Amino acid sequence: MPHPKTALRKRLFAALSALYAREVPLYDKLLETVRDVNGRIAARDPARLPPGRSVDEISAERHGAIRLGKPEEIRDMARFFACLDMMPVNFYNLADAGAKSQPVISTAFRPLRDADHRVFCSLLMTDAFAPAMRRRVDDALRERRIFSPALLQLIEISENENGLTGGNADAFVAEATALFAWRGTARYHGLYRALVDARFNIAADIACFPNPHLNHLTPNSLDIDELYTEMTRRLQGPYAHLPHRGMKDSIEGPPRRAAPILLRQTAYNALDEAVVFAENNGSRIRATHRARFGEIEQRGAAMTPGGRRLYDKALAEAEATGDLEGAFARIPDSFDALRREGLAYFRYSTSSQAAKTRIPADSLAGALTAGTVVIHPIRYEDFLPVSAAGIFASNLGQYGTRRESTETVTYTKERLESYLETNITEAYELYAAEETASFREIIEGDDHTVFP
Ligand code: OOG
Ligand code: NI
Repeated sequence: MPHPKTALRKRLFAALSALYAREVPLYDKLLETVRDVNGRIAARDPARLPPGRSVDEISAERHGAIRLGKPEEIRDMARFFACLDMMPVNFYNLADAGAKSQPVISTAFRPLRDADHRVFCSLLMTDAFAPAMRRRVDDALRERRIFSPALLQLIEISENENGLTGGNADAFVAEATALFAWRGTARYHGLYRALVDARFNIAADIACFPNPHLNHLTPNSLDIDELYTEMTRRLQGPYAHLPHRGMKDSIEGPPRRAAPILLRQTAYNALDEAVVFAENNGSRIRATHRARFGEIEQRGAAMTPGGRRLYDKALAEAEATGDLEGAFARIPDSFDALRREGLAYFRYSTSSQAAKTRIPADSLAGALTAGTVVIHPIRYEDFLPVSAAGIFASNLGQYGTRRESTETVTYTKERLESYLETNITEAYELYAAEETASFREIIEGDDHTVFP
């Protein structure tokens, strides 16, 4: 039996997915295409599935994204996600992500082990605005309460009882679904216009809405290029009658490779959705807002700090030269080479019953060549700041924002941790621990450092 928190997480993400499919017609079709393409790939090449996962499980994985407006919201959000055994991992400073920077700092909530679902969670930094605008945004957010009293009570029960079951679990799913739903209502139309005119669409999407609507809920794909091609084909054929604005024309992250690394992402573009602004003077203003889009992702190998430095360098070079493939040519394109050079994390295992005895560390190279020890890349479960900034930018139709405030502020992980009132885990530590544990199973003695 899974832990009640794990069961609740799986249940909530299935419910959110069903909600999204009802609200966004194309989403249902995207999920259908994801399942078809993942099934086709796994049938052709079963090694593409992460060990122990089925096509159904992989196709049911989601990552969502939400945006918050003030510190106490992210504090309670951390408590909320803890009910699902999802913890804050990694700090992403999107205010410092190159040309497409946005005035937010972020983390992602996910299980520390066997990650299946994740939520990328951003907090608006209103100190990026000039004082007058900052005051208006802070005023709009001050009275906002995104958590209902009932949900706060359920969170407390979960904290006291280490999880929710029965009627409490049912109520949590209903409350949590309402927390992230698109409600079609907004406030402060004047502020909304002012923020959009000042090119702070991100702040408008947060401060003028009553709750943090999910702005995407991304399914996991075993091959993003094959999925992209199939989705594009279906949008011209069987799905042509559905309202859509086509697919984004590029894929964020590394180029296609024989040995996939990190994370590749793209999306179909956001639709205009009807929204009614209920103004303080009693008037109602009908408008549209571009909020929700359909992202897709493919996850590759997690990289070590050294591998990540190479990735960041290649990305910067690609941005300067426009030649993505050329810039990435320097990162070895086989898992074997990535392992030998200490650039990615791997799980080690023995390939047959005969090899169940542990081997001396100095015969590892021979065992790998002979195939008695096999490696499997550890999947990257996190996000990439430059890609995330690109996703914000294309979704908001706005490529980067500049600071208006004259004070210089540097955003740190410690600052976000103080808002969260809990520590942010470094993903590297999780990957390294997983690698070391697998290594320990097959190697004799006490020296379990894979890379000196
Ligand atoms: C979050 C964008 C980041 C990703 O996949 O990198 C993200 C947002 O648009 O709020 O979800
Ligand atoms: Ni995303």
